[in-house]
Amino acid sequence: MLMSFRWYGSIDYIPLSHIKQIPGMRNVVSALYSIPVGEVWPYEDIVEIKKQIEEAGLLFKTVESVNVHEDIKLGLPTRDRYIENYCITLKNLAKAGVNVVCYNFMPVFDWIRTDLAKVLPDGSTAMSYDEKIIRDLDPYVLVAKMEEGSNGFEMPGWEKERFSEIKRLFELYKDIDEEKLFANLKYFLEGIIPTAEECGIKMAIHPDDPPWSIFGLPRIVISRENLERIVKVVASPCNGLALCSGSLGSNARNDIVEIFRYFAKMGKIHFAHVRNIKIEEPGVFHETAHKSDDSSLDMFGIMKALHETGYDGPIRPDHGRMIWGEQGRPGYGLYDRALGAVYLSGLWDAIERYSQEGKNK
Ligand code: DNO
Repeated sequence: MLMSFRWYGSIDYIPLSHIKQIPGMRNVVSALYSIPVGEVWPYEDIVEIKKQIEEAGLLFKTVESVNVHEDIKLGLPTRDRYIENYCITLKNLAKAGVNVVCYNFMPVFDWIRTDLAKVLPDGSTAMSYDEKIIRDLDPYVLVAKMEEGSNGFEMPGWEKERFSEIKRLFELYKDIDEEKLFANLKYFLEGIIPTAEECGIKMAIHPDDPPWSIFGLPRIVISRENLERIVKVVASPCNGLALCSGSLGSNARNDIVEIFRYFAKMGKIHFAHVRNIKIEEPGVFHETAHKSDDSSLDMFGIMKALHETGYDGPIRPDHGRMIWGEQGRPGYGLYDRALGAVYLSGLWDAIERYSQEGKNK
């Protein structure tokens, strides 16, 4: 496996030199954050970020994310132009040596939390989600609150300038149910997978976070059944998953170890996000340390499932808590994610050693 760490490019306050100092760290997961969704990522810009990463002694094999333009998710006639652009971006990435590209298919919002800094008993803070708050919140009120800049909501990708667009999108999505969204995903995959095959890129769809509908918007990447439908709808070794334990696992009905084992065996995991959460009650959860004795997910079970199936793709720790006074991007500080990476590497080493010894007996 390729231990990896997400880095937000030169705007990230965490320098690559610090990432390099994390024991066992080999690969950086990044993106061209300044290119508007739907536009082509120029080859020269990709090479520039690759150069920085390689100069720090790390690899740049994984991109998270090449985001999918809303017109594609909505199935608008303009989608073909964006699919064409997506294919050019894939070619440019492949030419620069990237071989895994993550994306998601969540309407309007990426992952969402209701509190960015819930205080945990040990004094650290972590992001949390409470369905009761979302349920009672009119999305338009939410947007207004965000415009005031006075709320605790994290809505990645929604810079202030784009708030008015949210209103327009809500209107457009009124006609889109799960089946239509699925058909639009199929159309997108049929458009990009031949290019991915041609240039050797493994596409990795990320589960919806949380894995259920919010604000009445459809969400489909939410369960084992749906994941299976997605990987089969376009049969190709390049059509696979960015399996994220914390996203899918916040619905207790998703048996995470079983899901990892199932898709790893099928060779459908192209990227693994391994992190822990604590489900307080259905629809209410908070993020925890990766190693966390009272949390809800079995990190050992997940790593073992990946190891047993010979997984050799990228794995990264995900959302960390804020610890030791670190101030930074919620979920994306250095310290707790570094601890997470080392814990996951430790599990991997032990599983590897144990299985070798078993074979030698
Ligand atoms: C959250 C991340 C997601 C992920 C995208 C993939 O921290 O795992 O934002 O990058 O959903 O497209």
